[in-house]
Amino acid sequence: MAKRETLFSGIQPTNQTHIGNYIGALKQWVELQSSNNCLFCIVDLHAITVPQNPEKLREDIRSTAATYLAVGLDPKKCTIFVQSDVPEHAELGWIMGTVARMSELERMTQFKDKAKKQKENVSVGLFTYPALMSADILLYDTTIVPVGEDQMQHVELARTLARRFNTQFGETFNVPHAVIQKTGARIMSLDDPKTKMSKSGTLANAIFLSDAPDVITRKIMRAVTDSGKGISFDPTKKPAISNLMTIFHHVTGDSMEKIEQDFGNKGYGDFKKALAEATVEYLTPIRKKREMYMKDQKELDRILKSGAETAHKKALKKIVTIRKNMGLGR
Ligand code: ATP
Ligand code: LTN
Repeated sequence: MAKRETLFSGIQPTNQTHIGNYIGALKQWVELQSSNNCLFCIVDLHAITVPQNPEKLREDIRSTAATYLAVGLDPKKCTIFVQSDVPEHAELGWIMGTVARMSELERMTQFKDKAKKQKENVSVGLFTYPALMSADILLYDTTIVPVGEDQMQHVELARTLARRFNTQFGETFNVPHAVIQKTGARIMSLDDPKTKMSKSGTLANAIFLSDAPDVITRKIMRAVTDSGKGISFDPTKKPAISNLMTIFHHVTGDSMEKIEQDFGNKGYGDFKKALAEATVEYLTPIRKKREMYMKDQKELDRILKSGAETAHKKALKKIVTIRKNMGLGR
């Protein structure tokens, strides 16, 4: 039997989750939850590194929790919780900020992208964000971090900080590994296949898990395509079609070869129609379940409270060791 790993991952409660978050992150989590010790977090302290409206943030936290459950995360198998319910994340985030170097954080592409997008009033928190993400991961002796490709650089930093801490203060942290999907680790925008599909992008860039069937169909039918003809998988020469094929692969289970065989001679329109149908069929039960959980706030609250208690117990034990090894406190 394969070794039981400890998994940690999270999604920011900023807007609705999209099919990129699903394929890159959530889908892996669901597959991994039965055979590993898993913690899945709603990282609200990360969300506030860019401006948030308190009412909307509260709603997005609940909505993200409902999405976790709707895609098939089972609170009997994994721990689902909100980051700010476990204060040790913030404490270790501070500590990791003292272990990380300015030059390391300056290299982070997510910071550079988001700072550029925001133009002015960029918060210090946006800059130190990767130190907090390292804390999230290291607090639970995590061995595996299932994420999309855009988070690889952050996980690499967590590895560096774990090693540096261990060298300086004695063996304290496990050095974790990122795992990403073989295909679909970076789903691209529907309206611009050169940029990553993102929660904070245009409405047309993403298929949100909350989108109604007609919205999904419209977005797919209007998605940008490549010049030329033919359905073939070639992310360099045909980035737009390859991206749509990747989504098709994930919602139908068909291999790229089968998709090429079935649609090779057909036009983009026919392929998009089939993709829209398959995506609607795949996402409809998820959307309905999400709506059901959103109506049952009591149950959501019970699950998040119980998740926070489980995570807090583990985090508290770990932080005591960390403080001791660093020489903090009395
Ligand atoms: P934002 O636009 O607010 O930064 P986001 O869409 O990048 O949001 P996150 O909350 O930052 O979403 O990411 C949650 C998880 O989804 C992470 O593991 C991330 O790597 C993954 N992910 C995000 N976008 C994609 C994508 N386009 N393709 C595959 N995985 C993705
Ligand atoms: N930085 C990630 C979200 C995130 C995360 C984590 C992912 C915060 N803490 C710990 C994995 C493990 C993002 O922007 N997607």
